Amino acid sequence: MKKKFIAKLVLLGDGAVGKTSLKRRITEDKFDPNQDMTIGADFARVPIEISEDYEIILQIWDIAGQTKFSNVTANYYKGAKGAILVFDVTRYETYQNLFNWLQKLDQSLNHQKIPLMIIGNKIDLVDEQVVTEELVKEYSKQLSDWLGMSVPYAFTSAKTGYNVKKSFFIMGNNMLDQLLGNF
Ligand code: G3D
Ligand code: MG
Repeated sequence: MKKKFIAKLVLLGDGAVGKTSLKRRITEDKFDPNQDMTIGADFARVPIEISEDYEIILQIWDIAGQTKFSNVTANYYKGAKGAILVFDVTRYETYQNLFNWLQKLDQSLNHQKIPLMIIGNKIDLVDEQVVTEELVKEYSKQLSDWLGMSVPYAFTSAKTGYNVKKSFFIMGNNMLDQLLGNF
């Protein structure tokens, strides 16, 4: 029998970086029509097949509306077992702001460590890319040292679907590892 886990994954990042589009893209062909609809909470359930033995159902939370990191309440982060930090590769300030999102997450979780991932979205806009891979790679190294576990990074396009499934698979895998205590 396959073992199934359900875990909350929060999408963090400035307005218009593509959080809702990424969520929509990943739920497109795996959408659970019976997903819970709670007022104020905008989430979808996405099953990720990890192996023959394990499946993790990601309960993906997305911030509704244009929200600044300072306005998101602790409730949004509560119980999160993973977080994806999303920025827009065409807007440098959305990359810089990841630090603020992370700080807020860390505070809200009382410094409890959970798997993290960095996503640079809108990579289809190659000519407008201002945040380089070198920069993101370095940041992911710093975060990995701080967190004590690997913080992967990926460049995605919610528009074309490029790297989206792969990214959520990597995230699901890391979250399952953490849940199973495989560190
Ligand atoms: P948010 O949920 O983080 O606020 P959205 O961001 O998912 O609402 O996306 C904001 C805008 O960016 C949308 O454009 C959306 O279509 C666009 N977008 C999201 N992902 C990508 C991507 O990968 N590539 C490109 N080129 N655009 C993307 P509009 O015009 O509807 O505001
Ligand atoms: Mg949104």
